[in-house]
Amino acid sequence: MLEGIKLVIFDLDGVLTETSNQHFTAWQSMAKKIGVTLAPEFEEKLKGVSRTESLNRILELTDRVFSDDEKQRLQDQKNKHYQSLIQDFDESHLFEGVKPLLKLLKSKGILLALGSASKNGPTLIKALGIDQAFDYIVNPQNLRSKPHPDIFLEPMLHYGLDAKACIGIEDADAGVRAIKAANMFAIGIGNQENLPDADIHFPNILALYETLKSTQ
Ligand code: B16
Ligand code: MG
Repeated sequence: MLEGIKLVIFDLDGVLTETSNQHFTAWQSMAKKIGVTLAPEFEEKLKGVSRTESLNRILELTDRVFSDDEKQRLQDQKNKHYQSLIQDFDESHLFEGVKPLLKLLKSKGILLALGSASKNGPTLIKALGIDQAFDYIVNPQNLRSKPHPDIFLEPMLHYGLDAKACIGIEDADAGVRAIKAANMFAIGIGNQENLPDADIHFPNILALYETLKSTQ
């Protein structure tokens, strides 16, 4: 799987650690304040989706109209709550297998990039103690959201690589579609049903690491 690979781009939430629950809890309490109830199934719809786009999807559930200022305030409120929910995050919150996987890839001279939609990404990987392992961290600020390929294309273009030399790892359907739109090999953390477009599936990062280790 790693033959000819020079760059691996990691998604964050759902791949390196689990923050989806915290994102969703914060969205649910924000939504409640504007009279919207978010059903548990809605969590899946927000995975890998940017903050602004997530808010837009929630606002589609109400007839109320919000000004740009109000929308900004709602996003800020959600983000503050989310940050409070992840303030205790440390190395123990990393998924099993992440550290050895990063080490294995590095030992092969492969570049590592973080391709997360989250503006909290840099702070979070620092708290998780893995920031030093990454050669490149994508700033999602002015890029189109997944499933557009931008977040995956940026590190590839930065290093002047061909898409065939890059792998993307994702747990969300929007993310897998972004990787495929960038013409890269997509590793899906999940199953065929959730991630129909992924080239290969693993139930978790540990399973991916063990497969790579045994085939080297
Ligand atoms: P923030 P990923 C995504 O992370 C989350 O899955 C998604 O729920 C969240 O809205 C998005 O980051 C933006 O996060 O509000 O922190 O900028 O999966 O792309 O790592
Ligand atoms: Mg994700």
